[in-house]
Amino acid sequence: MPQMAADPRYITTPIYYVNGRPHIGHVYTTTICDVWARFQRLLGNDVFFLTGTDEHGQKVEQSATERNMVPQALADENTAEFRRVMGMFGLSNDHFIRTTDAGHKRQVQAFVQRLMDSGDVYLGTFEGWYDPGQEEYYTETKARETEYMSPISGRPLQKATEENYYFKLSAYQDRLEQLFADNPGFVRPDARRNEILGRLREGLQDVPISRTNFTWGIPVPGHEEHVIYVWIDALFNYTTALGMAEPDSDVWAQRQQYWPAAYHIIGKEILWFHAVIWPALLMALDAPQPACVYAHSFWISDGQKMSKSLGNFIDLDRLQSCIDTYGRDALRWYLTTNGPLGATDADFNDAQFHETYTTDLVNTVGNCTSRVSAMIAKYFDGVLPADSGIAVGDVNWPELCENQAAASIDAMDRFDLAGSCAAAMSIVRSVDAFIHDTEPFKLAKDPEAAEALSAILYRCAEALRIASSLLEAVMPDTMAQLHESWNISAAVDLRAACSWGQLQPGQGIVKVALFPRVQLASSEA
Ligand code: ME8
Repeated sequence: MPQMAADPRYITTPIYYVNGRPHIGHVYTTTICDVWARFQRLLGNDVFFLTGTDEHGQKVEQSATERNMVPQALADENTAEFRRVMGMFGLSNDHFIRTTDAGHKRQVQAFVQRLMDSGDVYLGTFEGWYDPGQEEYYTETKARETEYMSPISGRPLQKATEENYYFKLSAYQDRLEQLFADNPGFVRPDARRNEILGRLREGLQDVPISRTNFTWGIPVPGHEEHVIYVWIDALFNYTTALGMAEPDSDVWAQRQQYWPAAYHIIGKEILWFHAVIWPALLMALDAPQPACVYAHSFWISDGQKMSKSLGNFIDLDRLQSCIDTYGRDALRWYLTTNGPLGATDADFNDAQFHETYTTDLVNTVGNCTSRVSAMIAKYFDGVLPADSGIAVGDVNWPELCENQAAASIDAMDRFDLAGSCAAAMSIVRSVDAFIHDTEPFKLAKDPEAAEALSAILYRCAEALRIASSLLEAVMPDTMAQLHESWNISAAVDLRAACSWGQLQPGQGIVKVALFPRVQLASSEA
């Protein structure tokens, strides 16, 4: 077969505000992107996975003033914390962008200049309502709906009248509607797409994209008293990281193939910016649209929304303690398979974490790999026996693995991470059922059943190898441990790795114990 060029696939997280501390939400979005990115790399695709920090704006300026710091120092301190998080969770981002990077600032100015030149950005007078907590502007109609209070913090909105640069969002109403009509998967899940379609029908107004009441931001080119609105500055990160505004740069030469993005993964609260403002900006710049903006729902904490006032954030200390007890892969597994990718929020609680760990990882993946390798150790001195092809049981293993691998790969492509994991797990569960039905531990006592015993254990080990390749992206550490013990070479191409018959009879299989049983710490009785 001719060598296919690696398919470029670009995935992004939101860039996180440096005036808050990292918590489960940030870890979640970045982890699910990591799982997808690793999986795509295993498939042989050329992946670019971007995350980073959003460092400008009034809130950062204020927090810095409160701490007697210059904003840049505060941003440096907090971005370092976000980078530390990447290390803690084994995240494999290809680049970490900061909106204070010189290249980003230069390119945002270049983009805004282009928009000014084309008339998409113009000077006008803004009258409306400002939510300082969100750094967001509301129209009179919207503000009235919430009784002039912030829908997020409940604090009063501020009446704002000022001269600002505006983006001609209203000019893009028809094209945005067309974009949504032509690409039903542009915003997912469907519930979120419908929300946006509803708001679009209310009609679009031009949006202010500059501020004059603070200085911590990127100046509007040629009009330094205006600072570019932090959201516009932030959205551009997805393209400045690739060097798009500097077509002669080395960065663009190396990264241009990644645009348009396959996925912008975000939380539901920032969908409007990504599903409406961002596509309109791209239209104004004649740039292609991303394939999908996926807005997940929220983690809540023991049944309640996480908030500063309740002090119930699932913070890094709590996540670290999960890792200390259960291991990093266990946390990745829980976030990936129980997370709020759909339209409803997901509750993070210790009992459910423990239950998921025990059921999926201890009793299924851990138990099955340990049983199979223990039987190979006991009956075949740790050497993989051959499969003569003798009929045992009624499973067509090559077909079962092929179907589940295809299902797992398809699900991952659609960003159905839990579905992808479920297909891999169904291979493991089939191995369990096969052992239960064929009872190799009984056959081991019968010398005449030696051929059947060999065939069963070969098939179990081979099926587990395939399952482990599909699980590698979500649990890289543990699967690497399994691969080392079973002499499985790293998959270069996941599809090829999922074809049957690659374990070689005669190769060593070392007994493994991947997921130790953990006692649930008794809750405060
Ligand atoms: O909004 N559950 O940054 P941010 C799940 N800088 N995910 C959550 C979450 C929760 N409870 N809370 C937060 C910003 N997140 C802007 C983005 S992008 C151009 C600019 C995740 O630090 C989720 O991905 O407030 C959400 O969108 C993001 O953190 C917000 O991070």
